[in-house]
Amino acid sequence: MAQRTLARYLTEAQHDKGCIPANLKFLIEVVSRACQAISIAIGKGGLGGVLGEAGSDNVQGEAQKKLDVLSNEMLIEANEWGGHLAGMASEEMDLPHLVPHRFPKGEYLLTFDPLDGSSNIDVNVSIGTIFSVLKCPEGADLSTPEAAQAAFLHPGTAQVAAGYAVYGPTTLLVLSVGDGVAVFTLDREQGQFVLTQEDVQIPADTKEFAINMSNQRFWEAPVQRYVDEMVAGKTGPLGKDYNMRWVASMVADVHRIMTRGGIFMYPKDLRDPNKPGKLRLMYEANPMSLLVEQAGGKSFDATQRILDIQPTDLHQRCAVMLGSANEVQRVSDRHLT
Ligand code: AHM
Ligand code: MG
Repeated sequence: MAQRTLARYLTEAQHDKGCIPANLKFLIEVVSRACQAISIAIGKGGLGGVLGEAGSDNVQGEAQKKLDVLSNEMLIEANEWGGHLAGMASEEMDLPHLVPHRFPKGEYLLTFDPLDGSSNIDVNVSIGTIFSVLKCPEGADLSTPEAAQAAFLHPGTAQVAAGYAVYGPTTLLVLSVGDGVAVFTLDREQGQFVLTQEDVQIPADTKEFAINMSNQRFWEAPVQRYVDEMVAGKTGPLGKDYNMRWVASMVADVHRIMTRGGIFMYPKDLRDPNKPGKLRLMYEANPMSLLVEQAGGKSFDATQRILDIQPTDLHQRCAVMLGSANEVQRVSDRHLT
């Protein structure tokens, strides 16, 4: 049987199911090609001179790696000319990048974390790209990057597509256009993504958790209690032994959950009252939450569904607890009792 490439999958979604318009199909293909190019750059590692620090800070005050900057540029260059976008926003840019006047403008907005898991780049551990697609509101003020920020501030429920690429032993693209979750594997010889799994389902129960335990003393009481219960294992209140995994690349941790279940948490902590969690809503938590929900899992900040959060800032942070439905519900319940 012929391989179902990403292009074919999207064409079928367009014609048979009517769930994606032509411009959205084009947008996803362009993003996937940028991810292929990023994958090639990452693969060159030290030979390509892409490792190490860029020598600059991003808007969050975090030191940028060369690959953070390079991946950001690759996504912008790939996406700005095709006429499918009105603007882009990224973890690595303070303000949105508007489509230059010389190019046609489209109806979509793209947000991305161009290189997630930056601390893992130089140690050759899985990293990724996360992206989210929104419709640009009619009549939005796109006259300046400052004014354009408002056009992006929609809750995650408004996303029309979301996905991530994970650059691991294989490069995968995990995608939802609101009709389940599909996984594509990069065929490096053919230079294209090929469908390798459809209708991904996250098991409702799990014995695996992912959290940065070194922050334990800063967590709020409900998370402390829940993690204590898991660590207590079979003889504790949950009556089963848990295993812990923490890659420190959200893409890799979420992909493990997509593959075999689990719960991932980056809770709010008391280190800095101005930072409700570490992860960013618009280009980390929202796209991952859409994917997790589309795969039958749950995604809460603590008690609230992440996809329902009304953003007020492009770079706002939120607590994240996502994955196997029963376990996410359990930690959420700990916040109410
Ligand atoms: P980044 O987008 O700058 O790479 O930061 C986000 C990353 C996530 O991928 C990961 O879950 C988390 O930060 C790791 O945090 P920690 O350094 O506390 O382990
Ligand atoms: Mg990130």
